[in-house]
Amino acid sequence: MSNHRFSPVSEDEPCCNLSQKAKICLGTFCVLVVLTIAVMVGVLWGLPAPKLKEWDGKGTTPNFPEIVLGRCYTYTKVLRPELSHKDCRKIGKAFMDAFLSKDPCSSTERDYQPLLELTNQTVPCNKTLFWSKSSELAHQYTTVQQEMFTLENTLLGYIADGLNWCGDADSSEINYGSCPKMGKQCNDTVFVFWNTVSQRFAENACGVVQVVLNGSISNTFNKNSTFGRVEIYNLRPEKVPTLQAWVMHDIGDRSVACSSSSINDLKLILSNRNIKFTCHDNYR
Ligand code: JS2
Repeated sequence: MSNHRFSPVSEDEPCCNLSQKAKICLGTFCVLVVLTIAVMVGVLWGLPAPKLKEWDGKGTTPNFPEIVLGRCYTYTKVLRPELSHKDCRKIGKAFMDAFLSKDPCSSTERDYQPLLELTNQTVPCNKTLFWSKSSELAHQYTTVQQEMFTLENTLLGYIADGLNWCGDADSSEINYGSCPKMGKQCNDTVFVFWNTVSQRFAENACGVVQVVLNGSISNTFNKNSTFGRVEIYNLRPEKVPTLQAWVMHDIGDRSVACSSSSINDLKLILSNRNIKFTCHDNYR
């Protein structure tokens, strides 16, 4: 360290030995700097916020970040305290990073990988319940049978259920104004999310798994549904020997859906995948 001695500077004449001309230049330069900063701030302040792209669907759910964080704490600290080690701040950030500053129509599974890793959860064997066109009934069932899990009874399904979200490629803002209509306008970020988490939910399933289907609608088993398009193709036959279907019927509807052609399609797909299929018509 060079032997720097601090020489006493006389208070009254700090920069006395600057020539008149230099003082004027320095003064002008300082004024110019202040002016430039003022103009820049003025321009930035004045500039309207970048207009976010407009879509046909409703915008991001108001207070989305707070709801995600709140639901994460409710689930990990109250509903399933065995998951209290989960870091909800990291989970919230990973969820936002999955769609912020990105075009909602070019979303991919990869965008959600960090979030999936942080919310990984084991569902015990023989406790997985799928549903299709029967959300309400399936969730009434798991509310009573707490040991059974639909996707919405898992941490990530619980956090996201019923929410909408999207960002914008040209801004780091959340788009609260509008988002692509889910699955209608493009492979949007919410559609990709549910496909991705439904795929993981099916991949992780083990033992005898069950599905609640609606026997009072024409295509009780719909190949284009998330259950028919994603979940039955991601079940692992080496872990899942049987899929049991409960076909629920509206009051007074005595039709036998288990022998319907759509259920037969499901039976065929599963037997081609070496997964046994049982079906029960259940009249409420
Ligand atoms: C938009 C949502 C939400 O087995 C079930 C679940 O595991 C689920 O993820 O997928 C299956 C139900 O989907 P499916 O077969 O297409 O039936 P559906 O009655 O047409 O329900 C559509 C919902 C699909 C995914 N999803 N999508 N917003 O809040 C939301 N919640 C879920 N589950």
